[in-house]
Amino acid sequence: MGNFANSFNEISELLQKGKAKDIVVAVENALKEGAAPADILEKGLISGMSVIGGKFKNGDVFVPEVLIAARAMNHASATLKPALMEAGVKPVGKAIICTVKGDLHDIGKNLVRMMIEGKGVEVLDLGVDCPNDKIVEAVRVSEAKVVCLSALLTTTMLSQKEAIDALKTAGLRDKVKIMVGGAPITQSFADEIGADAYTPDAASAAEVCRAFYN
Ligand code: B1M
Repeated sequence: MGNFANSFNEISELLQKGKAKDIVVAVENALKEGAAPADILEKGLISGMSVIGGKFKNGDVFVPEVLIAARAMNHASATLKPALMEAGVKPVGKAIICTVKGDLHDIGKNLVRMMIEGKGVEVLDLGVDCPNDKIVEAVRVSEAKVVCLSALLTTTMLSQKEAIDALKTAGLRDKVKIMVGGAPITQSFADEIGADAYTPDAASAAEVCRAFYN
């Protein structure tokens, strides 16, 4: 972490406290001081969110605290976005992204979208709790070559399978590459449901997605 350990800790703490305004300033300062955007994301923001995740699981914090941390995360990511983008990349094609049916978690999806955009792929974001027919329709009418499905709950993992099945039924499965991810997802689950790729984090998702356009 070098000299930036204090900045990353501060960002993590501000995220946990849900201080949306202060965290924006802290992210701007870290960028000005020369911290790498990917480190601010991993060692500050994601690390803070995983502390909140642990506390949420143990019953030490509840939904309202998690929501204000999520709001701070969204502000901080928006501040970080321009720095995460690779300068001057021309769009190579389109991808579709959503959080699957029944699932409202969007922080990971938003990060994946941001990193994919940073690789020069245009992203059509279908939002959260996305019905399968919306995915099917988007694949039908768009030129998207990749579909990215995010799921954060063990109960909504199967919605990824249902989305893939819906594309098969519509005769569109082979038109696109399907990527899956989210905390409960594994490579073996991805294989089982017939996805083309699983990646554990936003940075690797962006690499793999970009490679589908080569
Ligand atoms: Co929720 N929640 N939540 N929650 N929540 C979890 C996921 C949970 C693990 C918390 C816990 O108990 N420890 C637990 C799930 C348990 C399980 O299923 N095994 C849980 C639960 C139970 C619930 C509710 C049921 C709680 C309730 O109401 N009683 C409820 C469900 C609502 C619903 O979706 N229907 C719920 C609600 C919420 C909030 C609304 C309060 C809020 C979401 C706010 C929002 O997203 N706007 C929330 C949050 C914030 C969390 C935790 C704390 C943090 C999630 C997060 O944003 N992480 C989470 C605990 C945890 O994960 N430790 C938890 C940071 C984010 C950057 O990581 O999303 O994992 P993540 O994304 C990563 C990778 O997974 C990957 O890349 C990202 C960055 O590297 N990735 C992909 C994600 N998508 C990808 C797609 C790809 C590739 C990689 O390719 C396509």
